[in-house]
Amino acid sequence: MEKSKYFRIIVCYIIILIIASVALVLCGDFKNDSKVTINEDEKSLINVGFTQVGLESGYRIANTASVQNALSRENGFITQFNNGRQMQENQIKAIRGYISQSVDYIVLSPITEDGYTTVLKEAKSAGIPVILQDRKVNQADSDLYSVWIGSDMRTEGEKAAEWLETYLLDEGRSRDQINIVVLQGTIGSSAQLGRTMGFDSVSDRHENWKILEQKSGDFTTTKGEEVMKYFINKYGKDIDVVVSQNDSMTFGAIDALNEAGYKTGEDGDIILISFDAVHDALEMVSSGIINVDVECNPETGDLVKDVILRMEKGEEVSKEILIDEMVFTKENVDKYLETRTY
Ligand code: GZL
Repeated sequence: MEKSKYFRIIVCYIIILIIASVALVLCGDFKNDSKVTINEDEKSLINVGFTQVGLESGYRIANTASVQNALSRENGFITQFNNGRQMQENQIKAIRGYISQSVDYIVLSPITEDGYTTVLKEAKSAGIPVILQDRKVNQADSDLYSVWIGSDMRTEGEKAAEWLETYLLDEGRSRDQINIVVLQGTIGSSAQLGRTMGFDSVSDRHENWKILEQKSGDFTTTKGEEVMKYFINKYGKDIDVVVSQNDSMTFGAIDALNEAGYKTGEDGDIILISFDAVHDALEMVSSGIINVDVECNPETGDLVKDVILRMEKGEEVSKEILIDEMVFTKENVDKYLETRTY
């Protein structure tokens, strides 16, 4: 067999090895569920099982870090983490695992409001308090969790629409026909439900506002771009306003709009409204690409920690704890940019 054939075989083996090792690393990365072993001297720590929505956005990464930093060993906790990968069955499986390990508390950010009743009843039967943070479950299940800590998503939606009301007034367009498309978040999540209800409740006051279509981009950049391309093909130049229910989808939408020759923001053809207010989006508010960004504050960790410590002492805690949030426009964003860490 001549040398070149040997060489080709060796190269193939090397390529296979590289692919296999990259895949191994990636799987290791995505499988970032942490399992902890509790040593004898750690029995005094508060044992928490934390199941998170996924890794879909800058908000989510910051929210995970906030909770994990607060529920640290230094603060008296031993915390297991589960990445739900935006699939409810993963979270339900993780919660059942925490129940079987008899953790002291379960912290849950539910992907959608429906579908957790049974597993929350199992946690209650096992005497394990559940603390919701960020998103909610159905009101009907409110007896199945101890506390909810998060944002008022309906108010976030109202804030976005009220900003649009003022903007159109200032621009002398309050009587114009205004065509709106909405990139929604994960359907059935309290973020999508709340922001939609809030925005629609204000929009309904304006007969000259027309919501052409609302479609889910599942809070991700990829799907946000996909949905924006669909809107551009279907409505094109008729679009006056894009409402995007999180910055990750907004980044995808901007790519699609720019690719199609549309400019967004203060000097653009399209008014762009976003939610979350992560650093990269705030930079776009400052540069005029995004008109307004309604904050969704991911820093719930210390509030979760304080609630657990108070429950440990048998103290009463409120059923709902709201986190403060702002609205960012070109007028106020710059002084917050330096301190935005996520
Ligand atoms: C809102 C949160 C949403 C964010 C998105 O509280 O649940 O989920 O707005 C994230 O970035 O995907």
